Amino acid sequence: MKIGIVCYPTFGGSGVVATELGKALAAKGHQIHFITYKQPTRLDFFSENLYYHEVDIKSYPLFDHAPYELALASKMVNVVKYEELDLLHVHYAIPHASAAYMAKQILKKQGVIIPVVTTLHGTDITLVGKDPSYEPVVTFSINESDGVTAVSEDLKKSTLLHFDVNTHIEVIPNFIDLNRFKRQKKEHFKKAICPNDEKLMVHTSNFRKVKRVQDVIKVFYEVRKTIPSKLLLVGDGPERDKMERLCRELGTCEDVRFLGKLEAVEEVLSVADLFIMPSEKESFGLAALEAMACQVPILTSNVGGIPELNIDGETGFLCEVGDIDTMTEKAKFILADENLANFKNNALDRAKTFDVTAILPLYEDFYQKTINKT
Ligand code: GMT
Repeated sequence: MKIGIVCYPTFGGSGVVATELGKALAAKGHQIHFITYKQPTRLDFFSENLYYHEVDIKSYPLFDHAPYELALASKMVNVVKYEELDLLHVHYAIPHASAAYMAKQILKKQGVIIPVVTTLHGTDITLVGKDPSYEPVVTFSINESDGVTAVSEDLKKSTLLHFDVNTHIEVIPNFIDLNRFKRQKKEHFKKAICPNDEKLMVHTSNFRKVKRVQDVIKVFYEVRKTIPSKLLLVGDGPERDKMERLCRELGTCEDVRFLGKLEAVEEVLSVADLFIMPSEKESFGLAALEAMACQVPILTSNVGGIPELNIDGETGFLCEVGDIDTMTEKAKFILADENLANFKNNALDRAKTFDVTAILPLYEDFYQKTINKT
C-alpha cells in the first residue's frame, strides 16, 4: 500500500507511535509518505520505502498565527494526488483529522477518492479535544473519518462518553520494537550513576502538568529516606524549572539528575530498577511500555488505559493519582532485593504481548478494510 502518515514530528507519544508505525510498514514493503512540518525525531536514516514531505507554513504580517491546518490540507492534497496514495493515516485528531477532511473534499471534487484513518492518542480527546473551543470540529472530523482507531479501550470509552460519535472505533494499542528496546549491558553507566550500588528510579515524559512530575520527586524523596537511591529524569517541558526548584527545596539535588531530551532512552532504561509514571491522565502509557521492554517494573497511577498495560502486583503497581504514601510503600516493595527480579521478568513478559510484530498486522488489516469499504 501507499500510505500518507500525518503526525506531530516531536518527542510526544503520538509522533513516536506514528513514526515507528511508518518505519515498520516500510520495512514490510509498504510505501510510506510522512507529511509533517519538520523531520520526525526518529526518522533520521534512509530507507527506499520512506518519503518525507515538509508542510510549508507561509507567514504574513497579517497573521498572528499562521494557518497551519490550511497549509497541511494543501500539502495532503498534493501528496495524495502526485504520489497516488491509497490511504491517509492521521495521528492525533487536532488539527490533523479536520485538515484531512478538507483535503478529502478537495480531492473528491477532482475525482480522487482518498480514505482517511484517524488515530486518537490521548489528550486530543481527554484534555484538549473536549474543550468547547475545539469539540465541534473534533466530533465532526471523527465522524467523517473512514476509519477511527484508539490506543486503548479506555480512550475509546472516553471518546464515546464525551463526543457525539456515531462511528465504529477500533482499539489498536501502542506497540514496541523489542529489537531496539531491550536491556543492554551498561554496567559502566550504572556504576557512574550509582557508585555505591544505589537503586535507580527513572521517569521520562514531556514535563507537562498532566504528568505530575512533582509526585515522582516526592516519592523519590520518601523512598530515599530508607533505600539508598538515585533518580534520573528524562525529557523536558513546561514544568522542568518548577521541578528543579522542588528538588532544591527537598534537598535531593545531589541524587537527582535532569537529563533533558535523550534519544537513546533505552540506554537509561537498561540500568533502571523502577520506572515511575504518576500521570493524572494517560490513554496508554507508551513510556511505561518502553521501560517494561527493558525489564523495568512500573509504578503508575490507576488512570485511563494504564491498567490495560500494568498488571497490579505483577508488572508493578497501580496507585490512586497523588497518593504519595501508597506509591512510596509500593516503590519500596518492588525495590526490595527479594522482589525485584520477579517484577522485572513479569514486566518483560507483559511487554512482549505488545511487540510490533503482533500489532502491525492489526493496522494493515484495518487499512485494507477501510480501503475496501470506501
Ligand atoms: O500528552 C502526551 O504525553 C503526548 C501524547 C501525544 O499524543 O503525543 O501522548 C499520548 O499518546 C501516546 C501514544 O499513543 C500514549 O501512549 C500516551 O499515553 C498519551 N498521553 C496521554 O494520554 C497523556
